[in-house]
Amino acid sequence: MRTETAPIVRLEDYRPSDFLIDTVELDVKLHPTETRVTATLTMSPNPSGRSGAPLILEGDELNLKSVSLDGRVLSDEEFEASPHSLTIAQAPQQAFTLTIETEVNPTANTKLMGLYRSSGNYCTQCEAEGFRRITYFLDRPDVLSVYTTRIEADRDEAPVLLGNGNLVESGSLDDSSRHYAVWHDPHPKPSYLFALVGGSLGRVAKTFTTMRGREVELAIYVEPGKEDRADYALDALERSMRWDERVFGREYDLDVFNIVAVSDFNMGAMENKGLNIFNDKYVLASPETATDMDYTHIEAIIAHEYFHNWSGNRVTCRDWFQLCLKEGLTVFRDQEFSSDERSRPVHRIAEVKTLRARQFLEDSSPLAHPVRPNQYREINNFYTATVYEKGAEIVRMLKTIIGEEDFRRGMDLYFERCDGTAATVEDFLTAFAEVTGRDLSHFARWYEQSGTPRVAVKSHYDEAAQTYRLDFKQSTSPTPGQAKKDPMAIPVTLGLVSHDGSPMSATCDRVDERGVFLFDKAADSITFTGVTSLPVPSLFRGFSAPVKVSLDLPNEELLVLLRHDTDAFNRWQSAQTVAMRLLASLSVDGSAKGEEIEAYAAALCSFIDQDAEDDPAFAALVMTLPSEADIAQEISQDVNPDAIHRARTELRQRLGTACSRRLQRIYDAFTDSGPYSPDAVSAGRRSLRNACLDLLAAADSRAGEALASAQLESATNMTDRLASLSVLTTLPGQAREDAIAQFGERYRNEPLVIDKWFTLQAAIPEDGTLERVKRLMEHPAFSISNPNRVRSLIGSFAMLNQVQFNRADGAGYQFLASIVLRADELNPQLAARLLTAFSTWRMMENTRRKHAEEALRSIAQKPNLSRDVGDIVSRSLE
Ligand code: 0A1
Ligand code: ZN
Repeated sequence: MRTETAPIVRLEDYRPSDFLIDTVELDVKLHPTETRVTATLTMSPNPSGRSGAPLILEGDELNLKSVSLDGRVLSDEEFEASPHSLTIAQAPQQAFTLTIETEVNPTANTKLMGLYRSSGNYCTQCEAEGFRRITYFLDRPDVLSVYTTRIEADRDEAPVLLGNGNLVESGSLDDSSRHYAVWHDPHPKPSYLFALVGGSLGRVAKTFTTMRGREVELAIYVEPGKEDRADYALDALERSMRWDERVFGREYDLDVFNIVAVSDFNMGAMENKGLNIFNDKYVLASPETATDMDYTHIEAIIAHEYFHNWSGNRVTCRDWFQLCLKEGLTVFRDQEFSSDERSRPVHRIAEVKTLRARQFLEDSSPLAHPVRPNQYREINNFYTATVYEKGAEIVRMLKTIIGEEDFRRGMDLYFERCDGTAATVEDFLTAFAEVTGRDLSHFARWYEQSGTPRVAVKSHYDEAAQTYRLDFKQSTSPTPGQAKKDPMAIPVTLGLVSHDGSPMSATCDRVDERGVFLFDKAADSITFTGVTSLPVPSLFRGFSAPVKVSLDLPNEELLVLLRHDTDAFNRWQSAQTVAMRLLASLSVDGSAKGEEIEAYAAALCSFIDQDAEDDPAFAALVMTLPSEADIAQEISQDVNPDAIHRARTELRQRLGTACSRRLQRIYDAFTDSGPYSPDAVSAGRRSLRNACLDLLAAADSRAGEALASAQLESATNMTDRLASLSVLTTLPGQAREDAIAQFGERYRNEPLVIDKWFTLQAAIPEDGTLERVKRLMEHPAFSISNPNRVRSLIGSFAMLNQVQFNRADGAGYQFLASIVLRADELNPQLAARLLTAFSTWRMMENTRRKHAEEALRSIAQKPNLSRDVGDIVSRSLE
């Protein structure tokens, strides 16, 4: 469909469905190219719908075989059908049964939506609108039905047959090599949570006993031979289930919980009821193939999908505008889980880094939208950092404002009241308003207003009066469709620190007992009394709100916080702020700022000396400079990525040189001993050591090359191996090329490791990289139809390689445009996601901006763009 003709769906147009579907019986006869689906739907007019309305079911590329109403086959005159809809104008006005037969071709399904094949296995993806690619349906989340699924297949081709809910029957067909299984899910659910799997799969399993003593069989299905790589995911699942019982009082509700890993998947994973389907990248892990980061992601995504069982499945969304209701809340829940399982401050810093890199970027781009958008052309394009990550920040702010106990009471009320329903953001907020007696209407603006608020803070100390005043101002820049902005309700968690580092006991009646000041006007001031010396303010502790802050504090004062703040997040933040100031000014005017750099390096050296070993994971974060993309965002206009790259390289080098003795000492002291363990403490030690390696190599490339090569040789796990290879990729020469070649050879049969290898090479900030990427597209492991491969090679080039994607000659942009067009013919979702790499184009300097615009226009001009790509390209150009 051409972009211009894709209709806009608007929140204000929501109305309940005219019909309901109480039960769904699906009979699916799996076949590689001619899968037969018979859907028997018991339906009735919806009392809240329009009476006498026609019945219009959605389809997408469907091939209809027959339709029957109450057992009678309908003639062609009694309905109207096309691949994308089935209409019965004279639908019954009382309960009826509709039986629809369709045929689908899973092998030809390269969009990976609906029923498709991945490495020969059958699987489904129905969120958001994939069910309509299996059968005609009221494919909307507020139509909840009880499903029974009968799956039939060749036993040899698909010995394992899985569906939602519990297995009720299975067996062989008398006269053939075929067998079947019947699954029943007693919990009413929307069609987007439907799933089935058929294939040849290995299995790991264990029994879990719930808080009320129910026995649940937990199982993970993977490619045969890779079972042992699923052990960590299975353990993470068990820990997630226990945590949700303990922290949210949520118990699992079926006899089985199955997870299947597939190698072709558009996203991370999917929370289908009782049958989660995962991108195998987020299930499979062994020390030889996965990094510490992979283990962390696996744990988080396993938890995320499991937590959806309550936040998303038991309570689902009324319509897709409410997507953040399940996603923001579930991200919040998985973040809390990871924080409890690991180090809370370290995890918080990682969350904020991601939020800034992805969501702040989106919020300042042409693709900015509210956490609850009020219109869309293609819902697939709204699975965004804004809906997910900013959505989670809103839940966190709510908790900060009302406190832990009321938050839990509100969650309990929400789950209890909305269980079995399709809810809205209003339902969610009402639960908290009720338990606290607060008016949350101002707070609700966070869901409606897009853009990242900027908060400017000025401080005034009156020595004579011993008072300290903080003046706050907030503003938000215009975003698409929202020219004027209102003030937001911003929780500021804060404290005062004295110059010698001790916390100050000054008081302010605007700050509650948890240290929270609610800043909800365009400008406001608060005054502390009993302030006996000039304090350093520690603001937005724990990153208490998703805002950009500008502070009038000099670098020396910020560096006091690095040493002394009790809030670990702000210790890290203060060092980052200083580094960012230096990097931005080095990038913009190249000015040396010698003394400031020295002061920063000295502070970091003494931090390394005194604190690094106490919390290695935290230290590694402090020692890592803001990324080139972060710096570009900070500069935000007339960006020259080459200048940014030079500035960051220079600061890394100065830092590495200033601290080299200490870095070497830690590098030597933190050698890994004993068998690999992915736990947070061991991972923290590795991250500190590898951060040291990176700075040592920046200071002295020869010594760095020797260290990195030695580490690559002796590494006993993928984290250390990849970190050393990554350092080597920054040092041009034969050693690098040999190391790259050897690594590629060693892991040529491990697609998930080859992905890392693609990523490292795509990120090399040198002129030859584009040619290298093109060459790698010819590598036998690369496939334009596999999303993981495409994202690792091409996505990484576009998103991670600032200098080469944004080449001044425009070749990077042209390349991406050509790949987007190619990918669009196979998999529009994948193509549209790649295309979002252009979202920074307007902040580039003039020459690059022109090239980027040309590339975007070349895409926009193409006939027959998918709705996904058409939507992103037109919004990018608006
Ligand atoms: N609900 C899933 C994300 C998801 C969305 C769309 C998909 O279609 C390709 C797949 C997965 C989650 O939040 O994990
Ligand atoms: Zn989710």
